[in-house]
Amino acid sequence: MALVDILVPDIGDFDEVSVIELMVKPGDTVKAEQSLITVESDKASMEIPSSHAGVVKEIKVQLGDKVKQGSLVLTLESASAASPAPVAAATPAVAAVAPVSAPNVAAAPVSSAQVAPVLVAPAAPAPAATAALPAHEPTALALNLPHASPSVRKFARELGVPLNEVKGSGPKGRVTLIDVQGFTRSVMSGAVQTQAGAAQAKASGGDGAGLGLIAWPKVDFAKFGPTERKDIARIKKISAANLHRNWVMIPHVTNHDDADITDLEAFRVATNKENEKSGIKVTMLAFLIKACVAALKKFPEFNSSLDGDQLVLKQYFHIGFAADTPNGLMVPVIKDADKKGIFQISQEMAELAKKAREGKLSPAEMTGASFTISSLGGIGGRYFTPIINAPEVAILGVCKSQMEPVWDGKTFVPRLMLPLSLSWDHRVIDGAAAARFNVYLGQILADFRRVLL
Ligand code: CAO
Repeated sequence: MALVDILVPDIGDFDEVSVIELMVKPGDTVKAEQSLITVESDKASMEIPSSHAGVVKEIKVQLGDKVKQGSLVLTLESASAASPAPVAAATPAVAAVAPVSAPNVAAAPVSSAQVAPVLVAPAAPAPAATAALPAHEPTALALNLPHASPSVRKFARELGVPLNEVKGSGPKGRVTLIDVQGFTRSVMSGAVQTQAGAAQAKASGGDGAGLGLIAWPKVDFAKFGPTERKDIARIKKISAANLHRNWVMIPHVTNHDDADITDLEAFRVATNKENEKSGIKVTMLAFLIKACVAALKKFPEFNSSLDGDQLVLKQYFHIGFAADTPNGLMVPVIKDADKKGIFQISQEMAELAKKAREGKLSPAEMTGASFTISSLGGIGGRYFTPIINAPEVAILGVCKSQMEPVWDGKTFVPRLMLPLSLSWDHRVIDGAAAARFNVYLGQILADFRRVLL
């Protein structure tokens, strides 16, 4: 047995290349010509083979190191030190990644957000130039290394795909670029989990690991008393995913205020009495929609969406309203609320709320909102913190109005006060603007003639 230095052979035109993969570790038994490390230039990647058979003693390079012809890769304890395998000094195998193929991406049966990582994927395996280094047949079983070309390894590394978890469809189970693409799609669509992802999810009870939080408490509830398990309704699952994303991604702030709606409520009741025969019941929410339209016109950034570095200011006023249904929360939208009167809005709202409860809303009736109102007024409560309905930037929460003693400067008078809770996206809106929006909204609700000013 003798110690042998394994050096980088002739790598052709490249002066220096980076070490991007260590394929063996100390103690591993390697065969002559087995790949030891992968190196990469800005144009190609290639595997450096061993000139001898033996046992790896010490690895002399680290990931990211720059190496060139003659650099020491590792030391090997070898019985055949005197007769090294003939390592061909030659040009490296070129492993350029093929260009992006949009049609290929469009064919993926997942959402646009899900295919994002696939956008960099080539449509088909890149034709690798003939390898001039010794022909390499990876010893996948012996070293648990996947059987794949340098270009596939490079591609998988760029996507963070654990290659040893990808099932190869090529000859002798070789992993192809298409296999890596397919694996990526499956992971993104949730059909497959990587081992690391599964371990993380297991450790965290399925939540919080990605945020670096401590694990979700795992409790055997049955230890404390009888329990029952129920499947969560499909709509609830969809809205939960949206609410979770919006809560985590939007820096929410909520301003609470009260509006004096004593006169407005008297007007609403009188209007309903006068129009009893029409069959249309005017609700406070219809007035709130109109009042919000006026406030959105005065403070246009509340009627906007973020798009990268730009703010999209909408010139339409489509107001969503949260509706409580047996299947979960739905948000129908009153389109062009600025062009509609209180009767029309009340009638449309009643129809949309009915459809929502019957599960008959069309996608068109639930999309395009530029601002949302969530009213719990018919139920109760004082204030709450509504979650913004992305990509909108603000939402108004409304609770139950009640008579309160209000100081008029001389004495306390009974006034009907409506609690307002405005959540806003702090990336777009400042606290002062939010306070002004609420004050203005309160002023309009107290006296709608202000809209005319
Ligand atoms: N203060 C006091 N009373 C109010 C009120 C308020 N702010 N808002 C409504 N009311 C009263 C109404 O006047 C009505 O009283 P009458 O029956 O005596 O006339 C009663 O409460 C019921 O109103 P409503 O709820 O049927 O009508 P609405 O227009 O206020 O609301 C709708 C319609 C669809 C928004 C509502 O039915 C609903 O689903 N609300 C729940 C929304 C929700 O779940 N939000 C939470 C989202 S976050 O999870």
